[in-house]
This record gives sequence, C-alpha cells and structure tokens, in this order.
Amino acid sequence: MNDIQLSKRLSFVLRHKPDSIGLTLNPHGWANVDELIAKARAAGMQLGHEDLLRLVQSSDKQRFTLSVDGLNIRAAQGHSVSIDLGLPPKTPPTLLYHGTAARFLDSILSEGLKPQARQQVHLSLEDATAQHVGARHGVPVVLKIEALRMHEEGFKFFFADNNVWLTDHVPPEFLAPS
Ligand code: HQG
Repeated sequence: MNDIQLSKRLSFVLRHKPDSIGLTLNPHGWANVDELIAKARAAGMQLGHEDLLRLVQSSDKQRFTLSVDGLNIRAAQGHSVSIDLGLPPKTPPTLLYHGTAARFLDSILSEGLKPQARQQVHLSLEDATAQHVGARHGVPVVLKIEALRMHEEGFKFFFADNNVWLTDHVPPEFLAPS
C-alpha cells in the first residue's frame, strides 16, 4: 500500500469501521496508537510507528489528530460512527461555504443541509475549498451559509482540528447560492 492507500484505509477505520480490524474507539473517537498498529498489522496493513507519524504529518487535509502525549490518535472529523469529539461550541465567521453536487441542490434547498451518513454537516472557510469538496460528488455547486446569523439564533458550531466547521443541520433559510 502506498501512503494514499494507507491514509484512506486509516480514515475508513477511524471514521467508519474500527471493528473492521477489531478496534474500539473511546467515546471521543480516540484509538490507542500501539493497539491500532498491532490490529492494523494483524489485518494485513503494513503500518509501523514511523508510517503513522508520516501519514499524520503529510495528510493534505490534516485528517488525523495525535493526542498531546502521542499515545492516541483519532480522525479530526468525518465520522459516521457515533462519537463525541468533545469540541467546545465556537462562534463562526459571518459566512461559511458548503460544496455539493448540482444534483443534490433541489433536495438541499427544500430540506436544508443534513449530515447524511456522517455525524455532522461539514462547512468550509473558503469558497475554493468547498469547490473541491463538491467536485467529489459531481458537478460542484457552492452554497453560502449565514453561519453567524445561525449562531445568533441558537445553532451550535464546532471547529475541528483541521479547520473544518461542523454543525448538526443547516435549515434552508440560511442558505444562498454562492
Ligand atoms: C449532501 C471530505 C441531498 C451534501 C471533505 C454532500 C469534507 C444532501 C453529501 C468531508 C442533503 C454528503 C465531508 C440533502 C446534504 N439532500 N443531499 N438534504 N444534505 N447533502 O461526503 O460534506 O477527503 O458525507 O451536500 O473534504 O461532501 O474524506 O459530506 O454532498 O470535509 O477527508 O450529501 O469529507 O474529506 O457527502 O464531505 P459527504 P461532504 P475527506
């Protein structure tokens, strides 16, 4: 496996299917580094400590967070497994962006942005980042979210370690084409 394949597999394990290698995440999504490596190797991944550190440092979207003591690791965001990242609510900027595919637009404008398979809706600080996120699904469309107004009306926002903003649901009245 090259680094991209390793990183994808690690994202899959830490966000979606820890039990695919017999791993259990703690309630905040952390896995013990030694246990992760041992179980990943037992499942056929060629992964050592140095590989793991390299993947954490080289991840283009900083997908993984190491605990301060270096003993634990988790995905910064993107989970479908039910965990609580334990992030404090934070005041968002006036506007945030969400990239999606044109074919989802009608549904989104009628029911708002939903987390779908993930735990929360993912929002970007910049239009350009959102374009890339949207292009993963098809012809990209970027929506502007009136994040600060949502916050003022009581919606909670969280800022993940890798600069992605998270919220539970964006009702359609806070959305506008960018
Ligand atoms: C759409 C990547 C119809 C939503 C990225 C999106 C991100 C609706 C899709 C992270 C809808 C879900 C997350 C509604 C939302 N009707 N469609 N009401 N509400 N949708 O992949 O935000 O490379 O789960 O617009 O960079 O695309 O994996 O979410 O198109 O940060 O590290 O449903 O994943 O990071 O798709 O991407 P996703 P996302 P990684």
